[in-house]
Amino acid sequence: VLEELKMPFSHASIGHFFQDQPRLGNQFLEDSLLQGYLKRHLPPVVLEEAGQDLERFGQRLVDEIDSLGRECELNPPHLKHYDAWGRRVDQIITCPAWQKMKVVSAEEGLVAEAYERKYSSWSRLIQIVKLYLYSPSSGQFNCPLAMTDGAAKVIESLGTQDALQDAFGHLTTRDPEKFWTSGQWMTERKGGSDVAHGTETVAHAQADGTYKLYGYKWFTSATDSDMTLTLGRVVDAQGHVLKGTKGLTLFYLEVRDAKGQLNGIEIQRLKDKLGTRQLPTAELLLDGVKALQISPEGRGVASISNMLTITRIHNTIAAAAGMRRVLNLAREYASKRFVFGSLIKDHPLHMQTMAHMEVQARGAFLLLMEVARLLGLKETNMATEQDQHLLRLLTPIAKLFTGKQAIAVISEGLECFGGQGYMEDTGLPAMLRDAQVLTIWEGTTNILSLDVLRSVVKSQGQVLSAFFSSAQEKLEASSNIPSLSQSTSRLLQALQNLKDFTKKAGMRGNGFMELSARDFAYSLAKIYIGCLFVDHAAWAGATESDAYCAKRWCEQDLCPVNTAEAFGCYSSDAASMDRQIVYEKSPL
Ligand code: UCC
Ligand code: FAD
Repeated sequence: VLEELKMPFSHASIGHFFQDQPRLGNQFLEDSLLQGYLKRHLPPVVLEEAGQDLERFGQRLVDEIDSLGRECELNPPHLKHYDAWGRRVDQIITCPAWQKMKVVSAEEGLVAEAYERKYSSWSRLIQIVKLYLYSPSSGQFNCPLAMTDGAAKVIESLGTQDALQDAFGHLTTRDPEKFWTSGQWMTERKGGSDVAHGTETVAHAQADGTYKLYGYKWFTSATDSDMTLTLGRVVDAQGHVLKGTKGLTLFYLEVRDAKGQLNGIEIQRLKDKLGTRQLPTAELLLDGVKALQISPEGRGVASISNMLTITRIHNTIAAAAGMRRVLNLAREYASKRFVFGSLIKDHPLHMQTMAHMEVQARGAFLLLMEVARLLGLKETNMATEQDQHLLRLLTPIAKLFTGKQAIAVISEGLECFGGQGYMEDTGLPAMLRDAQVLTIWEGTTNILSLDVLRSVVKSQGQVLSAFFSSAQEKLEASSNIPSLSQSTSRLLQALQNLKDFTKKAGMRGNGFMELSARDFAYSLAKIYIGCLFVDHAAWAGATESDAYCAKRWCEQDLCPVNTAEAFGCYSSDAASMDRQIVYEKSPL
């Protein structure tokens, strides 16, 4: 076919064609699974009221918040050590958009919603849905909100002291003038995973009942926060401290005093990070920081574990939301990009790629909602024993599994835009950079896999019994639905394999359990998500797509721990071979 030659690149012209960019729509209205889930689970009155608020918020994200998030990426924080006259000021300078995010968070009740409990047990789920919509547009302000929520949870569970009640009011208010955010300072140079042996910070008792903290915190995110929770070792009258976890106590402190001066803190430097650059993360010298002891002595780790539960759930929110966002943008783009004679949405191989991502994102979403539902029940004293065991088990599983999914899905998502996915000014590369942290902070994948084992051992297996009962219950309704029979039978088989594995594992030593921990956690995640898919697809209001997603999910190896065990992957021979191949020297 001959085209009329228009000399498209002559003189100042740079060609006629410009690709339409993907546009962000109202993320609440565009999410069919979210709509279905809420319709299925929320009482109609709650659905009506909360639904309207979520739709309004979805539009505010498009009109205002998303561009603030982008500004945070483009104007990262910096540290001013000295004022013009040489005085040490250690001021973290953040951009106006970051400061506005704090106002928005208070106005929208992004923490408050969960503690007001206006909708009883559903308040927590609604808050989490709101954060799920907010997260990819938040310019990483979701991080301080996670820790703020975690601190509020710890105070709610521990606090009777006046100072704590005051702080709780600040953390959970909707008034932007009064709203505080919190940090979570756990990591020191010797260890962020092994906090029990890594913490060198010491706490000296003062005559007025407070403590002074001395130490060095190696990672502190959102260091512009108003308060923090942190760990230290109380020094006894002889000047001794207890080593290990039994020596750790939890402290509360305010970062600045009433005059705005830092409370015995020197900000040494801001971290130079791969991603999350919007977020100030600092190294801090604690040099006589005034703090309140808020846990019994030696109960620091156990007491901060409530915060870990909440922040790990927020991590799951960020992971599930990141996947959803990249998919929604990629599908928008696929309906605008025309190659090889058709839109890319009309190339079946591209659709298959996106469908695979879609199934991953939906699975993560269903697991997130399950955890949110269980947390809501626990917080309103409506959780059964089974619910509580499940919440304990599924929290680390959801964090570790969805973090890995997010990196893979967002990476694939960038590829959906071809070369443009790699271009900074599209905003897409930042999504991948920010996803990488999801498997590191708040406990790495291995540490959380070991936490899954901790929950099994501590409950003497009750968390696993709860898992099996709940999984089985979720499959009950689907057994006689033809479109779900294949998925159901694969899940029943996987459950049986997992049961067989746990019986065998019980007879092997700790080394075996440790080596299998990650595959074990993945198996629990894959099976439980499969059950959630089937359960959702068996609902009377479900669509054909729901059954199809269940089927696609269940095609994979649902119980990799059993498969690997059959290959001898957890034997002591395998452990020494693992070491050998990692450290193999070149024969030359
Ligand atoms: O990374 C951080 C902030 C990043 C910025 C915020 C992002 C938020 C999300 C954003 C979304 C965008 S803050 C640092 C986070 N650090 C970690 O996650 C630490 C990772 N390491 C671990 O989790 C370890 O497993 C430790 C530190 C918990 C291990 O400590 P121990 O002391 O060696 O372990 P033990 O002896 O097993 O546990 C001590 C007590 C026990 O209670 P008792 O004494 O009653 O038996 C445990 O049962 O603590 C209890 N415990 C728990 N309880 C330990 N872990 C848990 C848990 N997960 N849940 C309940
Ligand atoms: P290490 O513990 O040294 O781990 C190194 C590797 O060893 C990991 O792959 C780990 O999985 C593996 N490993 C360790 N132990 C075991 C084991 N027993 N079995 C198998 N594998 C194991 N911390 C805070 O307290 N507050 C913050 O605000 C904060 N913000 C952060 C912000 C960012 C951007 C980042 C990157 C980190 C932040 N952290 C913060 C620190 C973070 O929580 C830790 O980096 C993380 O918990 C890992 O600890 P580590 O760096 O000491 O790694």
